[in-house]
Amino acid sequence: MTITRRNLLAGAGAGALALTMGRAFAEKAEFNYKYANNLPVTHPMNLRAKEMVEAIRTETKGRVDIQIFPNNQLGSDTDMLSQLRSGGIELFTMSGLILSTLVPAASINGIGFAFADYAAVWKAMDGDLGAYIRAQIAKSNLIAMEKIWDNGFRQVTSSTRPVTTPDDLKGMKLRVPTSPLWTSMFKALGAAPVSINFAEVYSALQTKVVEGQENPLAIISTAKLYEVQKYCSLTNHMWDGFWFLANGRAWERLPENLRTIVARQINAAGMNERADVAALNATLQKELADKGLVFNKTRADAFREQLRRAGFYAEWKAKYGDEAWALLERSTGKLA
Ligand code: X2X
Repeated sequence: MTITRRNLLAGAGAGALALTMGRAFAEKAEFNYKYANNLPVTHPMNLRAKEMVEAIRTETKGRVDIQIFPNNQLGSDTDMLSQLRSGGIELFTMSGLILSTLVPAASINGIGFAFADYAAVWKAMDGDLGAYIRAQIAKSNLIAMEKIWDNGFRQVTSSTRPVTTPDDLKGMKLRVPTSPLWTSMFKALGAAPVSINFAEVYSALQTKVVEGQENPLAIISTAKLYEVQKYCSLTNHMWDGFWFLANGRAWERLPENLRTIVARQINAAGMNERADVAALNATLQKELADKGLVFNKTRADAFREQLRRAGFYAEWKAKYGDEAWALLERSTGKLA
């Protein structure tokens, strides 16, 4: 491109416009932060985030203004994580399992068939295991708020066949999020996992690029995956949550009194979101069955045994190390 007087002027004009807009925002609030996520606007995460943003605006008397970008509007999880790290966005909720591409310890709560129920999950994640993971996250200059938000226990859906035993997974083309733990686990179970960002899941299922996927009921419902899937097998194969992350520099920029307010409101919204997801868990199976999804139960023992035989637990215990593994087993009982 040759530099002419004309495009030089156009460039200067655009710069001036950006500056003016920046000032206009700055007059409204001292801190304009962007919060991005990968979930539909109807998911409790976004409903509670909306309330949270209003509560923060009110409590900080307009000094902190957060704009929500739901539903992968700013790109895939992979894209949003790099924007968070560079400061292009200040806040982001991400599954610890995907965050593990940056912070390996962050996937540990996703170990297959580890948690028996929510009581065991919150004991670990609001306790020592969560604190350990947040400390690892902090080393990457990201701040994880204290209360992890619930994604849920994940269930396998498919357009081809129900999964009742590990044998039914053999060779199944299954979408998994981009994370070594997911790939490793479904390979150990004999499936053929394909890593795809959530933004592309609906169309990948619709066009039959993959047969199935796995997600909690709240996502199967709000992302309308039931429209392109036939079976839902209640495997409860792992528990997954969303860390509410802040860019470290953006977080430090907030004066301490504002930081306290923002953290308290985010954690409070997270607790409400957990309750919403729990309530949905209780009603969604019937609702989704009415929409045509065919449900079946499974026995965790058979799947756990298959993972054990494949060396899955031993391999991941060695990766996480004894300290992290011991913290996990404090809430799950002996795994390996
Ligand atoms: O990508 C998924 O499946 C999702 C939405 O559950 C996560 O963010 C891990």
